[in-house]
Amino acid sequence: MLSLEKDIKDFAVNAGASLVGIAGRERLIGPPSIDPNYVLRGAKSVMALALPMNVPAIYDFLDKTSSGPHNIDQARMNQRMHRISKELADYIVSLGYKAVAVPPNNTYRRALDPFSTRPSFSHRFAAVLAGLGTFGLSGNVITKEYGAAVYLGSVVTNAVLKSDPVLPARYAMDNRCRTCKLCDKTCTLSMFRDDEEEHLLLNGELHARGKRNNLDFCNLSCFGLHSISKDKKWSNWGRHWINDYIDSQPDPDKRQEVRAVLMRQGSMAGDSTPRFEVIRRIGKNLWPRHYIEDYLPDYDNLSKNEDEIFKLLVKYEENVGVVGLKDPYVLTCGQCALVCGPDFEETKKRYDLLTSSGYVVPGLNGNMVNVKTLDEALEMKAKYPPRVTRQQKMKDARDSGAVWMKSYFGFEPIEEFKNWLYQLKNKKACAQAGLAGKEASAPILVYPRYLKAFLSKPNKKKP
Ligand code: B12
Repeated sequence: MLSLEKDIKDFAVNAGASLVGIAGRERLIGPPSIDPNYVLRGAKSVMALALPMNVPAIYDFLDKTSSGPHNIDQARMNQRMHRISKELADYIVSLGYKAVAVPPNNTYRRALDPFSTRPSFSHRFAAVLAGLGTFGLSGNVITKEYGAAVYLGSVVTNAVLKSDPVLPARYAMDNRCRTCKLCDKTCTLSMFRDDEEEHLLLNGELHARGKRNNLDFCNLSCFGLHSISKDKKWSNWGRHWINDYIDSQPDPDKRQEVRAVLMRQGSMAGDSTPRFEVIRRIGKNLWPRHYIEDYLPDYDNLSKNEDEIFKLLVKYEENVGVVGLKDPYVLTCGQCALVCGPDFEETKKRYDLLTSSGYVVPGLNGNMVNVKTLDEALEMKAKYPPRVTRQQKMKDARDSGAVWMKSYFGFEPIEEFKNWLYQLKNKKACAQAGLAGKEASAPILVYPRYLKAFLSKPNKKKP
């Protein structure tokens, strides 16, 4: 007889999912963002899904041929994942249960610190508990099949489903990360450490990942605000370099200062609000097929002509309601996941593409140009500085503040309390395992002085 689990999994695979796993209610014990009740009251199980990122598009992104194909892949595949999740949820509903598709991204909860970006439901935690993979050094979930270069999704349901086997908690850390560590070298700001671990208690087991230095480092690099590598030998696709951080890395413990730099640098860019809006709209909303999925070609059918790619990006962004973005290439970073392939050989290949292909910097008309030496890159940056007027900066800062405060500022006391309890449990479990002080640290709720620092410390240093 066909089991419910098999039936649902077959549906997901036929709908297009590459990896599918189930985590039953007994497994879903951990930080608040693994609680499926937050998105569906009475939920008992989660289906975790994964789709691979397009590998040739990753090569083009890393070796600085073009960031267009990967930008297109992200837009298409976030939508594809959302659609598969929605179809799967509808199917489970048709069987007489309740089910909800969790959007792939940007469903942040409200918090006193609106930049905490805690998701309504964590796809990573679900993927680990459903046996799709385990945490790697970068904190990304590493699958055996595709490494970390995957899009994750989840469907929560009140159907009682039998869990799939999980991998040993340290599977990726012990078998891959310990001897690889290349993801750490691809981060322009050392978001995580390669020599120290932190642990998360999930379903009674401690799961290790690289200790996080400061999540705002990730926000700075991921939003294209600091794009030159620590050794100054290459850059990613971001347009901006923080002069103070080129020769020496910031102190991760000076959180207020780092936050101030993030806010200042974000507003100096002049287009942070519409850029984030594009990312948010493709991550959170499911659009009609012809807006993105059917409109944007897959890699094999995509023109190599950059003008064509540019036009496609502008048009799909218009389709989702974001107009007038001069630079429609919104994704500039993510190397920690992109380099991580199914094995070390592939990861090293991708890492070499990234590190041997020099810099991309804005040139004439703002188009990104690939140059080979640091001197050339600095020369270009001096010759073609960003042309952002004071009014544009002020408007962007105002708009950005409004979006973040309106959408993500707030206080959810029950969830904060659950987190407090979870942190105590995690701490205790670490202490019992001889890992005292090695727990994943609780997020700092609010940075009360960051506004003051933002107003008082301009980034004056010249490169
Ligand atoms: C916020 C977010 C970001 C932020 C912050 C990144 C980060 N490291 O957290 C930014 C924009 C910088 C970002 C960057 C990237 N992201 Co991202 N992002 C997310 C998102 C929405 C949530 C991530 C998350 O779990 N954050 C925070 C918490 C929950 O996790 P935590 O810190 O481990 O939890 C601790 C505390 O916060 C606390 N806690 C947990 N839950 C809760 C809840 C409450 C209420 C409280 C008070 C506390 C609390 O307990 C823990 C222990 O202390 C997910 C989508 C999703 N819905 O899951 C995608 C996601 C994680 N991102 C993804 C990817 C691919 C990326 C990038 C590679 C960029 C890219 N090209 O897409 C980089 C990778 C950076 C990295 N090394 O992590 C993928 C991951 C794929 C994978 N293989 O793991 C996801 C799953 C999107 C997707 N659908 O595929 N991301």
